[in-house]
Amino acid sequence: MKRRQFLTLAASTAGAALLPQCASKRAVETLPQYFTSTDGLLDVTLDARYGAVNLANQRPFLLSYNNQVPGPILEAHPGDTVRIRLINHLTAPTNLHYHGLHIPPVEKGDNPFLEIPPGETFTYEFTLPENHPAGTFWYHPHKHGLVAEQVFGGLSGLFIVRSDLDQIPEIQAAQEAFLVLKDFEIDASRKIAPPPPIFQMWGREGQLITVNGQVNPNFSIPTDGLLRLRLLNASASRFYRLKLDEHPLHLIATGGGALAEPVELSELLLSPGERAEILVSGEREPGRYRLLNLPYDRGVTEMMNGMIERGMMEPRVDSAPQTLATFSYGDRVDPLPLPKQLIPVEPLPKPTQVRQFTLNHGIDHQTSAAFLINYKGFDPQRVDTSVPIDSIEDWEIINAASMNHPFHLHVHPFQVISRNGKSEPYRAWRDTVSIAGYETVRIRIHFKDFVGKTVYHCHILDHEDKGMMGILNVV
Ligand SMILES: [Cu+2]
Repeated sequence: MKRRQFLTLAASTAGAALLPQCASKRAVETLPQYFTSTDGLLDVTLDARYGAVNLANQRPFLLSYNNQVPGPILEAHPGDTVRIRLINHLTAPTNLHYHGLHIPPVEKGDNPFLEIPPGETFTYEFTLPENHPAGTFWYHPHKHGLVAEQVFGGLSGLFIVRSDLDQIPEIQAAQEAFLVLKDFEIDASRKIAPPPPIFQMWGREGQLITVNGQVNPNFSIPTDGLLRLRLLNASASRFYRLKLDEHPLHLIATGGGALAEPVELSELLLSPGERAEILVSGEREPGRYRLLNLPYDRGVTEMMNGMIERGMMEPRVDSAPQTLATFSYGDRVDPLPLPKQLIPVEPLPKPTQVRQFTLNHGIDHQTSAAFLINYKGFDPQRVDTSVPIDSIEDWEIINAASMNHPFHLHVHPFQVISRNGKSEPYRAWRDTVSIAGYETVRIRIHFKDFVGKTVYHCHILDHEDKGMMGILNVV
């Protein structure tokens, strides 16, 4: 869909479930392009380039797709063919990772080993399986060594798959909003400030925190109705601990798709790369309610405070709650209850193999890496883990250090079985899970449909670039 068509449609079908909705005029003006598939084909061009774009009422110089930060929202359905022409107008090689999609990891699919040189164009083409789950996925560059720089520079966008979850009557009737959470660090010359070396170890964070490229945008909750939030943490390293004033968060989907039934949360932790879908019930007094980012220690706070005290670092804004967005009540609608049932999440059978992956930092002299999995840094020539197709395995992810590491596996979704031996309170499909300092998380994976090489890694992108990644080969 072209931008103008979208704006016209958005104006004429305000509140329609299938279109992004925005409360303020400013928000509508700055919405990214929205491309949906037609007749089973999503056909899109993404132009990766460096230049001035609109962000937070400034015109900083960022990396963008189609001059927009965040990038265009892409939408497709199970069974659709997806064709994406990526034009590389950057000065460095790049590529695309389709984070969370269950598609072939080879050739023109979700291939992290591709390298598209500057000035060249590559056309991705793949088909979403007929049984692909509905969900909130995303795309971003995955060229090893450059991932943190390119994502932190602005490159990323949502990839929505609509299916059965979207046909549940209460969800179909809900208003929908997209919230891409992303931090930036912009210097006086309006350029991305290079992160201090210590932030490349911790994972780079910026102090300008945006939602859809805006500071504290407005969203509207339909009075008596439901607002569906699709949240993406598109930050390179920043975690978000989210809370909405006086409103519980009804979790309906995690990164891998729907839950069996809504789960009520008072707050939600979203690590880099993770997504969540939330229903907000418009049952409070009309007023203004803040979506807050509460302080969260991902294992670097003590080190950071120590450096600030010793005058080695400027004080940062992160230590107090920050307002990410403001929600106010809109038009009254017919009372809409929460859905009781969503999409079943079947338990996986017992595994035939258990493997252990230890996350740590140190030095791997072979690869000169500083961030390691099983004491090795990433080597593009080495297969770390071979798995037979159709097998079910438990992977124990052991964090042997004090910093959180969000563990991400491409292509093959998993269920979290336990944390430090304690069962998870509800079953969910995920592709990224945060492993806190010294924690062990057991995940269960059914490797099916696609053979080939892909990767697993830490989604603090500086850690991935510095070696915390391994190669999986499904054979
Ligand atoms: Cu990490």
